[in-house]
Amino acid sequence: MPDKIPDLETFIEGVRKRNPGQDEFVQAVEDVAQDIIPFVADHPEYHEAEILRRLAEPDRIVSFRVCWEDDDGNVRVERGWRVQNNNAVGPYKGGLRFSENVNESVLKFLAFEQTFKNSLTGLPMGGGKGGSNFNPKGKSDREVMRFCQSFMSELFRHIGPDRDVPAGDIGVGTREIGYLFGQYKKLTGRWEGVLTGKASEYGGSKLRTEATGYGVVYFLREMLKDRDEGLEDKSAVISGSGNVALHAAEKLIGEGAKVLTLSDSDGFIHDPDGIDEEKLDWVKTLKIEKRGRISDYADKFDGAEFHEGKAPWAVDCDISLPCATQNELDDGGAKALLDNDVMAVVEGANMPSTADASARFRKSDILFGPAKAANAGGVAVSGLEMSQNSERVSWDHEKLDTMLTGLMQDIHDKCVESGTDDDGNVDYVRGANIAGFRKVADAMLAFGVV
Ligand code: NDP
Ligand code: 2IT
Repeated sequence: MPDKIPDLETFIEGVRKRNPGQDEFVQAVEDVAQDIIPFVADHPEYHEAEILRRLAEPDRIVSFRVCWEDDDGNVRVERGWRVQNNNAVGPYKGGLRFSENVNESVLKFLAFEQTFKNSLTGLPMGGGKGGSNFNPKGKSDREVMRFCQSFMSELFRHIGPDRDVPAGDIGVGTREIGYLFGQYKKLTGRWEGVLTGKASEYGGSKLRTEATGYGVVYFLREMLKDRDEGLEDKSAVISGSGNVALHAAEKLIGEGAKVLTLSDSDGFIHDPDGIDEEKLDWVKTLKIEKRGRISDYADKFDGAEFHEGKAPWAVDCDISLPCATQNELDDGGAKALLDNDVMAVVEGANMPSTADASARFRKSDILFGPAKAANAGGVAVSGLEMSQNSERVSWDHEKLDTMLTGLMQDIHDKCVESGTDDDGNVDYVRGANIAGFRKVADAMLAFGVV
């Protein structure tokens, strides 16, 4: 007879013991396990096959040295990784992150989370994540190019269109994907859909750049619909000013909401008049083209203020979208949002809420959209980029936007289906965890013990 199902505490104790010092990874596993352990109690076949225990052990982790030369001729040494978490439902798929904060724990949490997110999209993609502790801030284009080439000189052995398909994440955008793709092509002599987030000239999908941020707002729109609410005139607090934050802001503004804040790692700006389309275009040039600092916004626009070293959660709002990084919204932030009667918190970043903040939101009656569901639009359009590359076609913006809208509605409905209790209350976190788990678990059961 297999051992009986462990309780959450015992299970997490084991995870913590096997992954010493990897707090982010343990946090992500605990977030899923708290819903899956009770679910598995009614589905002994998953327990007997130890599905959750197997999912919390990456298939493999590749770690490698990345040497490159800076503009002054110094040899620099960084570390690169690719975490291939699970490929039960499709090739490993997930972004690459370049940031000085990257370590194995962060990439393992992201690869674990990605496995459930990709499953929720309904597209055939497994979960992976990679990156480096290389900090692209302040580096010249040539330095970034040399780093990307060196990084790909090892990574190319481990990826492929049917094996593992990386994309962007923090610090990796169209410029980096271009350098990475160029080096892959040079090393292998093959043009193939091995990366997503490519520019449209060489096989990138339309709408991929916008997809994560737009998808967050489409998900939010579905949640609000259930309460007969819309986005018109709602005030919104957004953190971050990167790919996800700026496109979430763009879509919200387009839907008639008033965006009050944006941030970066220096602090946040608050514009009580609202960030309109014109101001947002200025921010895009600042952050994407000039790679500048958000504090400049307060010098440029009257009435706006910069709050150094602070997060924006105490600003009164109807909607809050954390779109910067993990654990950026702590329990104090959650309390401040609830005290101000926030209506919805939807996660654009991966695991932006600490465990305490997440628990507080789940206990409240606000709409709380978890990252693995709400930000899945980016990887979903990556999946569509893979399909277009395989078919040698390029779909237009309108068709892709319709598909993205449908995918986000579908993910929303899966969360509601698996997350509604007997009293009709919806817990989107539980819904996303269970619906994401079930598909991967069934595929793993079909393969036996491998
Ligand atoms: P970008 O690199 O484009 O932007 C990141 C933003 O977050 C920047 O404004 C950056 O500020 C800020 N930031 C980064 N690290 C920190 C930190 N430690 N503290 C405070 N602010 C920080 O990344 P993305 O917009 O692509 O990613 C943002 C989040 O969304 C991440 O959690 C990512 O995993 C997630 N995500 C991204 C997807 C995508 O398609 N790109 C898909 C799904 C999720 P600064 O300019 O100072 O560095
Ligand atoms: O966290 C994420 O979902 C991403 N960074 C996007 C991954 C992808 O493969 O498009």
